[in-house]
Amino acid sequence: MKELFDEASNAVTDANQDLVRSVVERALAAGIDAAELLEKGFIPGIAEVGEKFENEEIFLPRLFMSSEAMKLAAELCNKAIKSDEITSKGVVVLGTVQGDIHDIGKSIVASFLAASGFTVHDLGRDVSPEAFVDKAVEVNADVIGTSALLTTTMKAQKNLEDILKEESLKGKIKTMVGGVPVNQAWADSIGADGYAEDAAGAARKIKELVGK
Ligand code: B1M
Repeated sequence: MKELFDEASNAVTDANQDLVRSVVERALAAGIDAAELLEKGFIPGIAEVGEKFENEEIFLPRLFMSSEAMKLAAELCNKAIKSDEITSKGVVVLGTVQGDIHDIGKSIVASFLAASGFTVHDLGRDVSPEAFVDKAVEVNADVIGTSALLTTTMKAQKNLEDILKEESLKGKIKTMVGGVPVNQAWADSIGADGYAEDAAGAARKIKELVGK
C-alpha cells in the first residue's frame, strides 16, 4: 500500500497524468479507499510541489502542470467517493472566494460533504460574496462554505460575513471557512461559525453546525 501512495505522490510531483490514472485504477481495484489515496498519496505530492515553488526550485509552468495532474487525481477519486445517500442532511453552498482560482481542495471538500449526505451547490471558483449570498437565499442553504488559498483573498471571507450582517442573515445561514492560510483564529476574528483544516473535518464541522 505504501508503494502505491508513494507512486501517487510521484505522479503529481512528476506531473504524470498517465501514472495518476494507473495508480487510481490499481488502488481502487486493490480496495484502497479513494479518500485515503488522496490523503496519503496525492495530497502530499502537491504539498511537496507547493514547497518547491515557494523555495523557487520550480516555477509557475511546472506548478501548473503538477496542478493539472492533481486536479485529475482529485476528479477520479471524487467520483469514487460519491455517495448514494438519498435523504439530505442539509444544504451547503460552497465555492472558492473572489480573486482565487485554487479549486482542487474545495472540490474534495464538496465530495466529502456529498458523501456525508449533504446537498452541495458548488459555485466553483472566483465567487463573489454577493453570489454566495444570492445562491444561499435561493436554495435555502443551511451553510455557506468558502475556501481561500491566498493570504490576499482571505479577506473575501470577511466581506461575506459583513454582507450577511447587512442583510440580517447572519446566524440564519451559518458560515464555514477553510484553505491553507486560514485557521481557527482567523475564523474567530471574522465571526465565521466554523473552520476545518481538511475535507473530513469540514464534513464533521458542518454536521455540528446544522445539528445533525
Ligand atoms: Co498556487 N499558491 N498560485 N496555484 N498553489 C499556493 C496556494 C501557494 C501557497 C504556493 C506557495 O508559494 N507555496 C501560494 C500562496 C502564497 C500566499 O498566499 N501566501 C500560491 C501562489 C502564490 C499562486 C499564484 C499567485 C502564483 C502566480 O501566479 N505567481 C497563483 C494565484 C492564482 C489565483 O488564484 N488568483 C497560483 C496559481 C496556481 C495554479 C493555477 C498553478 C494551481 C491551482 C490549480 C487549481 O486549483 N485549479 C496552484 C496550486 C496547485 C497551488 C498549490 C501548490 C497546491 C494547492 C492545492 O491544490 N492543494 C499551493 C501550495 C499549497 O497549498 N501547499 C499553492 C491540494 C488541496 C487538496 O489542498 O487546497 O489546501 P487545499 O485544500 C485542503 C484544505 O486546505 C482544506 O481541505 C482540502 C482537502 O483536504 N480546505 C477546506 C480547503 N478548502 C476548504 C473549505 C472548508 C474546509 C476545509 O470549509 C468550507
